[in-house]
Amino acid sequence: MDLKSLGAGPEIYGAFETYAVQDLTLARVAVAQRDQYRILTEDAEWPAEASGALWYRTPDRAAMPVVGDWVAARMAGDQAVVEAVLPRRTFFSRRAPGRRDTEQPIAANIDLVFLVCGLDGDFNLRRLERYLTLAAESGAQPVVVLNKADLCRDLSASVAQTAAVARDAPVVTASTRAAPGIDALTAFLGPGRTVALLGSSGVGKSTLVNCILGEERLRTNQVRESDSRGRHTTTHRELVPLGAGGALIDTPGMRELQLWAGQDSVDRTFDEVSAIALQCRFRDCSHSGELGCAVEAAVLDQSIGAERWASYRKLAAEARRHERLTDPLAAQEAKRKLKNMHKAQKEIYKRRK
Ligand SMILES: Nc1nc2c(ncn2[C@@H]2O[C@H](COP(=O)(O)OP(=O)(O)OP(=O)(O)O)[C@@H](O)[C@H]2O)c(=O)[nH]1
Ligand SMILES: [Mg+2]
Ligand SMILES: [Zn+2]
Repeated sequence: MDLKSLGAGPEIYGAFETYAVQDLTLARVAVAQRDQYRILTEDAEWPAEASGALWYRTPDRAAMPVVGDWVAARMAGDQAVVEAVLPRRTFFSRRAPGRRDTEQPIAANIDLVFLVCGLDGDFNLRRLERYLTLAAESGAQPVVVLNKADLCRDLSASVAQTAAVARDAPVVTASTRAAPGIDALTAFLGPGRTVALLGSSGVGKSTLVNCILGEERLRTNQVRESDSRGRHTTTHRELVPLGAGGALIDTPGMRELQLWAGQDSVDRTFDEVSAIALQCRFRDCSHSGELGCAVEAAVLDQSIGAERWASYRKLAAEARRHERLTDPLAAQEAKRKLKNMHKAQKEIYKRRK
């Protein structure tokens, strides 16, 4: 495997130097399933496990190897032992499903994410806003892919609707069966570049990967006829190197997509709201009844749409909860500011009287 074409740049080789002198080998994680890995070295693909020392040194499960990670491995016969995970450039994760407050990593060191939507019965812009928020937090660039264009009667309307939500992110259409094909996607691929495909089950992620590869490498399955939902065919994440350089990461469709992201990422996703928020009287306005709130005025005169606003509030509440959990100090500071602001507000009311 040509690691450079897989994305190993100067910063990876730089970070690897201390391990090279320990006779370790640079590798990239292609599959991380439970505690078993498959890693790609310059020569081959190897089964691998984490060393006891790595387990011991790593307090946080999210810091253990995940698909896309660059690692330093000790080669022992036909098995490899991962000794260290190199610093991650980008990191896409979500809150683990269920009630646990833990981070669930999805993929590391990805340059782009294809947020794949199916233009059949399973099209949902509110879900896209969640994906965009997680992408903003990850550091990877989002590209919205409207797949199954062959099933869509009014493609330009769907593109326009999606573009209103995608904001700065490119929106492209694709079909693995008919026009417009997948050229719009391949334009984003190239040597050194890693692209993860994310989206609900059945939108066609694995089919797109097969189509780009030009071979039936990954398993795919028909969607349920009644509601176009997928059957959760892909069960693990996998990095697939591309012949022309670069790599794709296929992922299983996610049922739940809770935020593991802060307010900044919500603000970037809803940039029309954050632009107006600059005109609120208080810099830390929470847009919930404060005096001189420009956002609430914009909601009233409908320059911020009702659905966007409801969605913003929901995600902002989740982001606040996330910040409380992951950074209690910052949360305390935010609370203190809010208190000061309410105090200032009272003063203004008093003076008015
Ligand atoms: N009509 C149409 N069907 C498509 C297109 N792309 C994929 N499909 C079909 O959609 C179904 C689901 O595709 P998959 O690739 O298995 O979906 P997935 O996103 O990988 O689903 P999970 O692995 O469950 O997350 C398959 O029957 C595909 O043939 C397309 O462009 N047009
Ligand atoms: Mg799949
Ligand atoms: Zn406000």
